[in-house]
Amino acid sequence: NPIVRLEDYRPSDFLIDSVELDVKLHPTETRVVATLAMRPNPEGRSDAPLALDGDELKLKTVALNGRTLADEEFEASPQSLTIAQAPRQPFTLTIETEINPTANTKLMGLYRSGGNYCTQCEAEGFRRITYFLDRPDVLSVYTTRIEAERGDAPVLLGNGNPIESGSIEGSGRHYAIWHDPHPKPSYLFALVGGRLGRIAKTFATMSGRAVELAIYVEPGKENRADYALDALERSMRWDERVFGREYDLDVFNIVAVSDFNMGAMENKGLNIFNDKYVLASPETATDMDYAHIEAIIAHEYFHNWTGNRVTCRDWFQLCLKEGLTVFRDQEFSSDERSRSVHRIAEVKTLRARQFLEDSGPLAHPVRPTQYREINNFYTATVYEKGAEIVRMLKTIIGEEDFRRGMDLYFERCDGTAATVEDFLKAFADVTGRNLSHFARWYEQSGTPRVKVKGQYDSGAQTYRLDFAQSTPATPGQPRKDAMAIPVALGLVAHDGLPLNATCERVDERGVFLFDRPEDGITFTGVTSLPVPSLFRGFSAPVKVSLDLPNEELLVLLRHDTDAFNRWQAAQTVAMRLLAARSNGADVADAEIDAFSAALASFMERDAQEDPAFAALVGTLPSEADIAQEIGQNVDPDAIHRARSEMRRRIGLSCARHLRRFYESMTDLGPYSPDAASAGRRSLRNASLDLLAAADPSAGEALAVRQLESASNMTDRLASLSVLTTLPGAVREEAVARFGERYRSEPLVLDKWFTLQATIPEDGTLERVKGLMQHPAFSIANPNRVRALIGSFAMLNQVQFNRADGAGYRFLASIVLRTDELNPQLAARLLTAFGTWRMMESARRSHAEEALRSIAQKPNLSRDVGDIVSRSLE
Ligand code: B3K
Ligand code: ZN
Repeated sequence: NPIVRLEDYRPSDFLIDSVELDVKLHPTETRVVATLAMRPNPEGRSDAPLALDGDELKLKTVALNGRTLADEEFEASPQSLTIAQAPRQPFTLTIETEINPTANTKLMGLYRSGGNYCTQCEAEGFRRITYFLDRPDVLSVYTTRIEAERGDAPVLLGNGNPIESGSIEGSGRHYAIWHDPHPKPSYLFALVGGRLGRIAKTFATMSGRAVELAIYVEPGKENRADYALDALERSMRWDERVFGREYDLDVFNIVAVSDFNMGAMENKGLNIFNDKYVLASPETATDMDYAHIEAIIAHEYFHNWTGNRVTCRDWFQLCLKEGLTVFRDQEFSSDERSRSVHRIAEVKTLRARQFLEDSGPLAHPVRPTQYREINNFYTATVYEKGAEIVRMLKTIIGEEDFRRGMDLYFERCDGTAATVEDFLKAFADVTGRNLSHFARWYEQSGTPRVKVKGQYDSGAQTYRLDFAQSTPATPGQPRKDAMAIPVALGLVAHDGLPLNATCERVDERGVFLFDRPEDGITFTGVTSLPVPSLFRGFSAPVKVSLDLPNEELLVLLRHDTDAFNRWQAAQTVAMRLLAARSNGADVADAEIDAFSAALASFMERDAQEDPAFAALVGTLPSEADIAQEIGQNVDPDAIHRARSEMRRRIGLSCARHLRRFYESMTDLGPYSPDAASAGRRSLRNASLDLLAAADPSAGEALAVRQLESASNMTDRLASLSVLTTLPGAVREEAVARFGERYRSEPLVLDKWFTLQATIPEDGTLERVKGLMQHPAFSIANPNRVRALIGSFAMLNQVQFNRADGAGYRFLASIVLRTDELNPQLAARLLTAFGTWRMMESARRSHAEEALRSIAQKPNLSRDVGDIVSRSLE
């Protein structure tokens, strides 16, 4: 498989100014006629052949300027169409292809979901619809005519604005024509045809234009889209207010489908969503589901400017739209909810997914320099670390200059396919700063480590902080340079009173830019021994180590003004205890009890003001987090034992507080998904979990009662989740009843699959295999596969990493099976092996064997072939 390299980029030899598509939908023989207005690109080569991309296409005819070409005038295969002697002036190319949407199990291009027709074109799916210059720097104006049996597909949707529709006399067929005036790359093309219910409302933009917003869902589920529509409206308002960005078409449509490879897709004016991120009702969705829906609706909407109006020159620039858009959706959620709670959640995800990726065989720069399969680069690194880079930029230059830079970026790059350099240049130009060192964040992979030493001189009343940084080697990058790391910091006095210390290296926003291998700064006017609060708000995606005794860290938990660092202090102490216990070190119970007592008192203090924060403070690092901290020769069973034991001790010593939270944090009215109500539920359910860890039989009784009386899915699922930690007949019966109750609710059954797949007991693998026979399970549906098998592999540390290797062998067999249907899904599952090298040796060799069994298989997809070979390198 050829490797595509950033350094080989060159502009397209031809351009396509406009595209007229005529699509006659048919379950197995859809006909597509594409009429392309083309011309040679003045920036391309003047002698180049015209080579169009295809994928599994059946060519019917091809005509140049209206004349059908004879066989010897072109070369065609399912994968390409080449015309050696293309005209050197503007010309029209007309191509007719036939495709089979029913046979399309890859869910790329045009396919069927639940009897409807839909498309997914990013990254390279448009070439599965027609031959094209399927690359993001070829921008065209599209007009799409869609025709179908009216009975099969009463709803016909395309990009842009609807301009015409009607019946075709005497045939039972009808058509709709859509026109999108904004030039766009092919990956933003979409069409939908089907039987769909609809909800809608009108939105008036900041300049007073009326936009019709609509969400299309499976008929009968319309009221479950209300929250998504509300989130869309709030997103549009927010982007106007915070970034000055207005929507630019007469309609904005969202369609929910049940077979989808990822979360959603930002097609121009026609977003297509995994229904999991649209449909919600108190009875079927949890607080977390609501939060995800809000974030993803916002994310796809925000792409209208960061991604669509300004798109990417090539796929290496993916972070230009994804990192930036994640940053924007994070800011939106923070403004709509609690900023500090949201920041903690973002960092938890970043560490769990991106730090993990960055320390394993699949580590790559935020802007990769090469790929074999681009779909494998829609990663936590490109998305989440990409967002952190934008956040650091804002931290370094400040809020106002950040907004001015964004405005300049939009002004300069609107309507173009841009690069990371274009983005940074806008900020360099508004601030007059040289950002070339900062740009290294896009190029260098791996998580930097920052070691800090503090020294107090009571005589001189100074406090000195010495910083050293290093980044471990990653695949393809043996040697690393120092990064430009913004350290937001402050000093905290032991008694919590303000310290009027100053340091000239710290700017007016409290940020020290640490951009060399080593550096030191000195604060003056430090009247008492301080505790340094470093990387406030997680100001840089680095791992920090600072030799502070636990008692001093707990000063931060008590007194820091930065909520993130208060939480971080509790996590750091917990992690020290957990890692030590997992490694078999002697940690006195008294030490754990002292920590528990501190936790309880702080949860108590925060519970009234911010219960969601209190719940986070009381949640221990996950087993996966502990494994990552240990980093080598990991024994997941030891980690599981250490963590369970610590939960038990915390539950015991905090029981009084936990019971009080459990009793007082009840719903104040009917269910509402807002952050304040969700926070109360999260503290209540976190308390239940710890109480059950301390006293299983009392916990079981509480959980059963809650399961029966719950008025919403959040509380119901939380209680079932607690029950899954308590083996026995009560659990089995509760699980069975839940499955029965929701047997016709696939999205709820997904949660049920996940809960069972994550039971940390030896019988779980057999249970998962058994559930694959459940009538609701389907190996062809990505949501089902991810809920059952993905969760087993990614979330069940002890059972996926079974000492006998059975978990690895199982996943390998599923990867091979799904690869035949849906390579993207298979490749995603396979990334669960990203941690294999950090396991102890017996597990490591089982995992390696399982990986080799995949690698040996002939005819692997490019997606799986790429991941498996990098995992073994
Ligand atoms: N841009 C899409 C992701 C496409 C993934 C292609 N394999 C959704 C998003 O990030 O908004
Ligand atoms: Zn995105």
